[in-house]
Amino acid sequence: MGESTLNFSLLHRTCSLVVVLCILHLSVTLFYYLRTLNNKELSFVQNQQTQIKNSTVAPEVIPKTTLSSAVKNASDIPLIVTEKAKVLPVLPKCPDQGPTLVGPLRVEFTSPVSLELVRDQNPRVQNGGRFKPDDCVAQQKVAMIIPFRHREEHLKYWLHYLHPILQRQQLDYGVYVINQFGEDTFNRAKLLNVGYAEALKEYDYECFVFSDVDLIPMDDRNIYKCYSQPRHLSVSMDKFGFKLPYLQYFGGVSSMSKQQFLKINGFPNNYWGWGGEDDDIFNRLSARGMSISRPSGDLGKCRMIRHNRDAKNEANPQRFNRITHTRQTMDHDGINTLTYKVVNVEKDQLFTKITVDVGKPDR
Ligand code: UDH
Ligand code: NGS
Repeated sequence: MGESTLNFSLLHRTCSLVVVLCILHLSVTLFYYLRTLNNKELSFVQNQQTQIKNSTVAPEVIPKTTLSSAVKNASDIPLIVTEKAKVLPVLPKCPDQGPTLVGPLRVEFTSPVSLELVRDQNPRVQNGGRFKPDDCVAQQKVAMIIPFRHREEHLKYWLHYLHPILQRQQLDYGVYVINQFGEDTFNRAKLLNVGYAEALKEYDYECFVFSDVDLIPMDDRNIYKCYSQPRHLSVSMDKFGFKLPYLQYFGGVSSMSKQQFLKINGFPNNYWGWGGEDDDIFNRLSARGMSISRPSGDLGKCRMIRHNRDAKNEANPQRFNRITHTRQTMDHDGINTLTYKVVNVEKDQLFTKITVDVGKPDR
């Protein structure tokens, strides 16, 4: 009897010890589990904050109230920011040179181009000729402005070559074909002014590329965007033996930021017919203390589609006189005095074509 009591007491103490040990074990496990959970949450919050800090879109897309309440109450930061960050795609800024650029391109105008094919080959170009990259935030919003009349064949080549190039350049862009209505004398510079004004009605463009319809770049590293100075992009054309015809030449393809464009009051409206308007633009830039930026002769190579002089675009006899008076005329002839009437707007997948009545020269 005495022995069995002793045995029972020993068993009881052993069991109690096991129970105590189990409780201790469970408590330690629970403690570490809770600590790990806490750490995970903290590092997630820190990650989110780092991403937002690095993101180029964050300041614009996170509502101000969210940020200020987060700043007011530090303990609220994780919850508020985490909740917002979950719904926002945090995209990096696109690089200066897109990863898919290929360099020199073969450009020829012998095989005909069909618009159907160009549409099929550019499925990511949206109605109106709009595109923006989906894996990064484009450096600039660029409107491509093309002065136009009766050059349908040239436009097909332009779209065929340029859409793939501009997509590889990762620009947020739109293509605007500014078609002169009627058969009066052509006015290239005024059409470019119209393109600037009309494109801005559609989107918050910050850069404008002005391109003749018959010029195709031969290297996709010649980026169709804006630079710290107005840019001349078509610097070595095949028709000039891949050289600049003269140092002040600013014709063909050029780009200007909104700010640069406004600084020169846009382009002249009264150059009717061929010649001189590009020299007037050069004079405006130099009168406002700007210089011309250019790519190297190699990168700036381009081909022109050969053609005859168009009807109603004869050489303008007044051009020599006009370009000697740019400084006197530029403040009251430009974007501030532009008048025109939109006759039609056509939205194709590959471009927006705006037909405009720009009037005719004073007789
Ligand atoms: N443009 C048209 N239609 C016209 C005239 C001009 O679309 O009737 C546009 C087009 O975008 C063209 C640009 O305006 O590329 C400049 O036209 P331009 O005639 O001033 O310059 P381009 O270099 O021709 O096209 C110069 C005369 C070529 C004479 C060739 C003789 N062999
Ligand atoms: C100059 C013209 C420019 C013209 C350039 C190239 O002489 O408008 O030739 O012309 N200036 C004047 O006439 C004052 S091109 O060979 O491309 O037809 O852009």
